[in-house]
Amino acid sequence: MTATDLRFPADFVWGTATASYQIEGAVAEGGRGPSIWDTFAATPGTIDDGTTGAVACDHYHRWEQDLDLMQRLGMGAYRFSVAWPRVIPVGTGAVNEAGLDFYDRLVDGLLERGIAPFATLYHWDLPQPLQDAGGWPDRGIVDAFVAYADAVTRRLGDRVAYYATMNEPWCAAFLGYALGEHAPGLREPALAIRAAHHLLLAHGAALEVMRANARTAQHGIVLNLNPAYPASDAPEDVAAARRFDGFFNRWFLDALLKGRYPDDVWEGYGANVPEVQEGDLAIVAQPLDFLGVNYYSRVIVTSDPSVPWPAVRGLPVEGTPTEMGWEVFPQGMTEVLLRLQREYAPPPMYVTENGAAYPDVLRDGTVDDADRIAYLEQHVAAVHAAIEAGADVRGYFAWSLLDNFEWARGFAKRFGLVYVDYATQARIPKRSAGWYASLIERHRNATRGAPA
Ligand code: IFM
Repeated sequence: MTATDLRFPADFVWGTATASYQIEGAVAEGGRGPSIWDTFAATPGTIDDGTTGAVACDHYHRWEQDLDLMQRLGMGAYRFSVAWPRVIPVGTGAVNEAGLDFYDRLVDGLLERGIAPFATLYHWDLPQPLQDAGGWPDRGIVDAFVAYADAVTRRLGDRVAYYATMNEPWCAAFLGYALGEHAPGLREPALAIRAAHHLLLAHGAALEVMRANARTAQHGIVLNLNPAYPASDAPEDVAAARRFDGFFNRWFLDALLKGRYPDDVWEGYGANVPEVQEGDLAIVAQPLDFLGVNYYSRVIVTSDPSVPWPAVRGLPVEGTPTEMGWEVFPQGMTEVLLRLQREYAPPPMYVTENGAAYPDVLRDGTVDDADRIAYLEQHVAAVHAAIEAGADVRGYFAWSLLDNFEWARGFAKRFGLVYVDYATQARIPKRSAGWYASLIERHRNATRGAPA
């Protein structure tokens, strides 16, 4: 049986995902202010191919064509993110109505085409002036985020059925403030841990105003979860995997779904623990309507006391990796979803990102991306297995609709179902786009009772 033959619940949502800085371009149009990614990408040596998101897929000007494409592919939903510097150009203060107009049109365009909008408020493009004032490590950012969330949800309201506050807070905090790989490019673990706390606090603090502005919408957050496996049965490796899990997964999950930070991680951080004020964790752990799960791969770790806590080192991946160097490990998807169901009693879950970069070649007007189809097929089947075993998963979003700006990897890594020729901005659906469209179509027919 292939993924195309599997039966999913009748109202299961099928879509694709993107993010503002990765596709929009038009960084100086419509009153948009500068973001930390404009600054970071313009700094020599930060992006593998020396590119920036200044033009990207030019989606800001081509959004109607992109929506038409989604409609032709039969997408039921579209997960996009709103650029904070378009809405509040200097991060705080005056709202830029022209910025909101763009998302207003986008949302109406989706609804006209029968595609459900899933909006993410923060997918890493922080207004630069907020970083100049301290960024996520500074507690003052929480109020700024609440005001921004208020502006967006006030305008878009219930036309957006699903709002996520943050995308992948682990990345925003640790890639940005500890590992120097993402904007703002700092290497200060203590700042990253503070950033992680404030990202969660801002999420929780914004929910009240979001619910007031969009009463019938569902409100949640999106986490990237990375299961950690020990390199051996040796107790040191088993403990290393547990530490990595705490650092990457449980810090966020326990705070959001249990209202506390895990003791082992707290101890591991030692003097770097963030200031947590009374009541903070009750704010962080506000009830969620849904949990977004981004899953790509797993890590295999061994203990390495020579590096800072969590004192682990990743091992080379098994099998042929994707072009990002990530192992193809679909069982991890099933395990993550079932673990969440078992240990966290989560709200309904959506796989909000899953996909793979491969070295696509455009030949005779098409891209024959059999490796991507195989990846998606195995992961869709892994989601199905999790549902069969009791996980409450309501939807799946392929990353990504379009090839786009893959952060520090630039444009060299292509994740899209649709190939983008950056010289002409032509959109060319890859074979995987056709595969995904027929999966959706068969599912739709099957759940309507027509022959599958
Ligand atoms: O491109 C990113 C996306 O912005 C966040 N999740 C992972 C994707 C692939 O690296």
